[in-house]
Amino acid sequence: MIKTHDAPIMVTRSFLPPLEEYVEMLRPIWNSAWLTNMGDYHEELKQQLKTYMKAENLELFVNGHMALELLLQAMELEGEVITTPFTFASTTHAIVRNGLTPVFCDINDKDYTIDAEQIESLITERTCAILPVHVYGNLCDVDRIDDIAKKHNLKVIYDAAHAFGETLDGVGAGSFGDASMFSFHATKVFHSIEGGAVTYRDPALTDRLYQLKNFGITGYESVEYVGANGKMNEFQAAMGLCNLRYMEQVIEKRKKLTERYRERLSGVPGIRLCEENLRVGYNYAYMPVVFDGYGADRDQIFDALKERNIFARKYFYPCVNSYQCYRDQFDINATPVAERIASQVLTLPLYADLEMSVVDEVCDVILDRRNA
Ligand code: T4K
Repeated sequence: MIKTHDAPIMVTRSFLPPLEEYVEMLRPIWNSAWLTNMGDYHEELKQQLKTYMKAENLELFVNGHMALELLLQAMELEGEVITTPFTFASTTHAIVRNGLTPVFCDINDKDYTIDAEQIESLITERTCAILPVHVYGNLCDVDRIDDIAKKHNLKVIYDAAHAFGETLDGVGAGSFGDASMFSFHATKVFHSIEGGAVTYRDPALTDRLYQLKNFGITGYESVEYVGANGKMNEFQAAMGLCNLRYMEQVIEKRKKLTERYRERLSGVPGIRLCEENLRVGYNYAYMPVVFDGYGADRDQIFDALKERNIFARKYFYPCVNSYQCYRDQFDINATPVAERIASQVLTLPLYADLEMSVVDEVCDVILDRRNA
């Protein structure tokens, strides 16, 4: 087989705007010497993102994790939060670091989001919120989750780290539940180097989120809350503004690459791809593939790709409820689907500048193992 690339191929590669464009954006920062603490670019990015993401209320943060942690603090939650173990460390850590107790609900077998049908059985008198994840950009069953939350008077906070710019029936992904957190990390479809945002329904949260990301300061001589430093700086905001100009192209390229993966891998016995929801406008954030009864297992495919200098990732293995830091606190047998998918899933390389020939090479390596 012919190798089509020299440098290692990683699961993703940050999109970067033309260097001159970013440098040009830096000039006003040099002129004003205003580097952080909610400067002009911060405000401009906030306004542009509100439009792009079809979000009524939006606050920017230094990264997605701080956004989620401070959002939970702003909502003054207490007790148990029903969430998914099939996610990145951040989701659960944000719950725990707020003194809340995560209660893990299993995921469904089709798109790996929380199994909404199992949520009600986990509700107790201590439950205060549901915190599902739009994992890989697959939007959760927001209608069903909304019904459950209304019936039991619970808050709903979405970890929408992967769902930048997505829509459901044309409605922005950040419009569901009480609030959503988005990540703008370098590895994301849209990024501001590091960065994040919260979109939310209740305008009363505006001041609280702003204050909490600025140490809880409420005036020149008053500090009312135990806040943190969660502010996005001007260099991050400038990168966000540059990148936003290219989003349509970036998503279109990702779409074409995803379509090629799907064309080559769908219908292959033992390989499962996420079910597509026709109501969703996707951003093509990740390309997860599940190996279930295939000729080779997930780890063998991972190794075969690695031999070709291609580094897929086992997002999200292991499940959060089996991390060392949470050992013996949770029964992992209570979330069997998450356990199984975590052991079978591989996310394949996907980013705007990925060559189509590499997608073909990845598929060739996988399909070669069909009868391994
Ligand atoms: N909730 C969910 C569901 C999340 O997935 C995340 C983050 C969060 C919350 C928290 O949001 P943030 O606080 O991060 O905004 C990466 C990202 O660091 C992390 O943002 C992301 N999820 C997670 C799924 O992936 P790692 O540890 O896998 O990253 P790393 O350094 O191995 O990078 C992966 C690949 O990306 C590299 O092999 C090459 C490429 N890369 C990486 C960096 C850092 C670049 O091309 N450029 C870069 O600058 O966590």
